[in-house]
Amino acid sequence: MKKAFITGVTGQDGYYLSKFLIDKGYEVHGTIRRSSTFNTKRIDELISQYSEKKILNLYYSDLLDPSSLNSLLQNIQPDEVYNLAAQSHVAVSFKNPHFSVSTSTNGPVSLLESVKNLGKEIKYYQASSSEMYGGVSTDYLDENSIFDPKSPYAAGKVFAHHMTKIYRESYNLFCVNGILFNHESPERGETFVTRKITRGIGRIVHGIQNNISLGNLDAVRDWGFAGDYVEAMWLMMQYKEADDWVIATGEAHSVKEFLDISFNHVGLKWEDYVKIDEKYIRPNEVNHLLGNPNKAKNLLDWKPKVSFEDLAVMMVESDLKLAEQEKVLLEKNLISKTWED
Ligand code: NAP
Ligand code: G4F
Repeated sequence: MKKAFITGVTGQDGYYLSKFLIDKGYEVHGTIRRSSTFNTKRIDELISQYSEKKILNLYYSDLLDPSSLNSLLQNIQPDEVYNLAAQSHVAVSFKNPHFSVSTSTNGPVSLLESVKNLGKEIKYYQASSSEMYGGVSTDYLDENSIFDPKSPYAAGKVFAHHMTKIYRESYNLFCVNGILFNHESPERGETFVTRKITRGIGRIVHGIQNNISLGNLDAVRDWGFAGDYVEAMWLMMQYKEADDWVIATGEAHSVKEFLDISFNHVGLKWEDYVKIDEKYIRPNEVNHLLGNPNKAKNLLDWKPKVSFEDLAVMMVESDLKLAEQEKVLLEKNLISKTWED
C-alpha cells in the first residue's frame, strides 16, 4: 500500500486530495495544527470512516516546526509528500506577513531537507500558485511565463517554487511544482470571494442576511473545481519525470460574472444585494489571471470536468442547504449570528 504524507490536510485541497488518494488505495498521513477549538470539520467524515482502520492517520505538527516534520517523515517513510499547508489568503498575507511568508518559505525548505536526507526515493509536491504571476497581463500564462508577485503570499510562493526546482536539479530528487489557478468548491474557505458570495446568497434566500460586502468586482480569475485539481496533483506525481505544471481551465471570468450566475440561479439580481466596502480592496491587486493548461492536457491527459457555471451552481446549492439548517438553529437559539450583513 502506497503512503502519502499531506500537510494542510484540514484545508479545502487537503480534504479533496485525501479522499482521492484513499479511493486510489493509499494510506494517508496528514498533519493538523493544534487549535483551541476543533479544526477538522472538512475531514470529520473521513476520520470516522478511515482512522480506526489506520487508512487516515493524523498528527499534530506545524510547517514552522522542522523537527516535528522531520521525525514524522522518518517514522512514516512515505512514498509521496504533498505540501499543501499555507496561510493561503492573499489579503490576510498583507496583515500577517511574517507568519504567511515564514510558513510558505521555511515550511517547504524543512520538508525538502527531510526528503533529501531520508535516503529513500520520495516524491515531493509543492503547492505553487498562479498568484506568482501578478496578474498584470491578460495573456494566457504557462510554465514559462514570468513571475511578478504582488503580495507577501505570492512572494513566499515564488521562493518555495524556486527551492523546489533547486532541490530537483541539485539532488536529482522528484520535486514537482503544481502551479494551480484558483479552484473552488463547497469546501472553499468562507472568506474567499466565490464562497463568500454563495454563502451570502444561501443566507439571503433564507432571510438571515441582508447584503454581501465585497471589494474589487472587476478582478478576473481562471476558476476551476478543486476536485478536478487534486487529480492533476496526483497525475503530476505519477509522470515519468518531475516538472512544473500549470493547472487551469483556460477560461477567464470576472467576479461580476460569478455574481451574475450565482444570483440568477436563485432568481435574484446581485445589484440589489452587493455593497462595496473599501476594507476589501487590497493594497496591491492581482487584476487578471488566465492559465494555459495545454502541457498538463497533452502530457498528463488531464482536463477540467466541471465548468464555471456548474461550479457556481454547485456552490450555491450546497450553501442553500447550509443556510436552511442555520435558520432552524437560529430560531431555536442554538447558534448566534456571527456573519456580517
Ligand atoms: P486552505 O483551505 O486555506 O488550507 C490551508 C491548510 O494549511 C489548512 O489545513 C491549514 O490549517 C494549513 N496551515 C496553515 N498554516 C499552517 C502552518 N503554519 N503549519 C501547518 N499547517 C498550516 O487552502 P487550499 O485552498 O486548500 O490550498 C492548498 C494549498 O494550495 C495552499 O498552499 C494554497 O496556498 C495553494 N493554492 C491554492 C489555490 C486555490 O485556489 N485554492 C490555488 C493555488 C495554490 P488550518 O485548517 O488549521 O487552518
Ligand atoms: O477569492 P480570492 O480571495 O482569491 P485570490 O486572491 O485570487 O487567491 C486565491 O487563489 C490563488 C490562486 O491564484 C491562491 F494561490 C490563493 O491561495 C487563494 O486560494 O480573491 C479573488 C479576487 C481578488 O482579486 C479579490 O480582490 O476577488 C477579489 N475580491 C473582491 N471582493 C474579493 C472580495 N476577495 C475576497 N477574498 N473577498 C472579497 O470581499
